Amino acid sequence: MYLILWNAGVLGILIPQVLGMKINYDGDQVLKIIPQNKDQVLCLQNICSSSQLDLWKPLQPEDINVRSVVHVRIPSVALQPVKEAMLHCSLSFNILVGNLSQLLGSQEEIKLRRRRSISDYDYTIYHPMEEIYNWINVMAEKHSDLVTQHYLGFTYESRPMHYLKISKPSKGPKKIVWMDCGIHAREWIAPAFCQWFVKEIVQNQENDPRIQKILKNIDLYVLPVLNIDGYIYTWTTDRLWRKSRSKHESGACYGVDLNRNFNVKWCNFGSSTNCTSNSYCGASPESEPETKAVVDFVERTKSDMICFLTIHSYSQYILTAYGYSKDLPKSYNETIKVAAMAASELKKKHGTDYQVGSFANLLYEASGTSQDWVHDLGIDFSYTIELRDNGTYQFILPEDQIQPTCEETMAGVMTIIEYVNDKYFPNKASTSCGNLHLYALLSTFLTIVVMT
Ligand code: 0X9
Ligand code: ZN
Ligand code: ZN
Repeated sequence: MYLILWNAGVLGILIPQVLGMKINYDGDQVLKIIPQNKDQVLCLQNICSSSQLDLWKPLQPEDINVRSVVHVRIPSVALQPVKEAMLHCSLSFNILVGNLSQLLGSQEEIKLRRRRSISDYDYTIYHPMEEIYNWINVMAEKHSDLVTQHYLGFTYESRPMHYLKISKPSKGPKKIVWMDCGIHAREWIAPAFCQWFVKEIVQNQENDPRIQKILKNIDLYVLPVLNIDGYIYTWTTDRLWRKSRSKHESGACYGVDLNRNFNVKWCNFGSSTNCTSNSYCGASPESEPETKAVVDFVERTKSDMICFLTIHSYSQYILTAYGYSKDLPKSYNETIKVAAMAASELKKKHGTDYQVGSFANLLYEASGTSQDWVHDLGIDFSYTIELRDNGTYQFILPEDQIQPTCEETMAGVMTIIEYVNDKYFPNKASTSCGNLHLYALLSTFLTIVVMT
């Protein structure tokens, strides 16, 4: 017994499994429901709130609407009564996941098999936090000419948050593009993308003229995992955890939805004052150290920041301000045009369809999000990107989709970054601009020739 525990301690992540503490979701199902009328909406809202079901889409029962898709996890013990209750109001449903523990279990097997066989850093598997910490170190050491590691702040459980700065030396003043991943713990594909992004930039900067053009003007700041405590918790204890891990009401509940904790229409629509809720906004704006760390950084750099990207899953959306209101900001026409360009470049890779729009208009209202807070600071190009998929695997996106997801997301993200680069550094834009000048000169010359 002693030996097993000691081993488990060394391996860290194995402790809960050894002691049987990991939530296994045995027999739980994920259902898809599309209520067809107001009565069915009310009925479904009742079922969800009275049986405290785990809503995945939308997050709160009040955001369920006629003819919009609902995804909900039903614990095995509640399956029978919930399905009966739905039949009573003639709600039909599809079973998206028949047995959640099987789906989760099959992925753990793959993980163990793959990890043993590959010694190099593998960007096509999900990595536990200690491997990501190590990867951050290695990137900064191996590519010290281009990549540096910086401290952003501490998490609630006192873990350091590090971001990577990708920067080429330059004489002129530079702008900043920020990208964070993993503000929601269970959205594992997000941190995988941040790592992929850094790898791609580092690998291709020597040959890719677009990357070279961008790096002349812009420093890229990447925070691979924002909600580190939550991310670790999804590996050790509860794969479907969303929030941070701060303690509330003397241990009655844990965690704040960090994407509801920013100081913008804080705790209005789409967030909850109840600390057991998955959209709990916290005791006060910026109450969480993770939020504060991001806020302090953005406050410090806002005069140079021209683009803020925050990566989530799932649903395949590129979202712009606002989440807190259905009103559209002045910048909307331009930011949505760029989002549409990005979605179309993204689709060219693997045919994946993305929707673009303001979140409040596309789905439900959400207040206190980082995207809106940053936007209202004056950084127009502030986007929330919701990666794959569209409901087949939800948060449990299989590892064989990491590569295609990252490839297409890279195309979308680079489109946005290139656009802001060309907008803020117009005279340094590509050579096609030079051709344009030549063309203009030529046509003036021709006009003169014709006139004389
Ligand atoms: O609800 C959220 O925080 C995000 N969706 S998720 O399913 N990943 O949790 C979306 C936030 C969108 N926010 C704004 N448009 N402001
Ligand atoms: Zn290098
Ligand atoms: Zn999210």
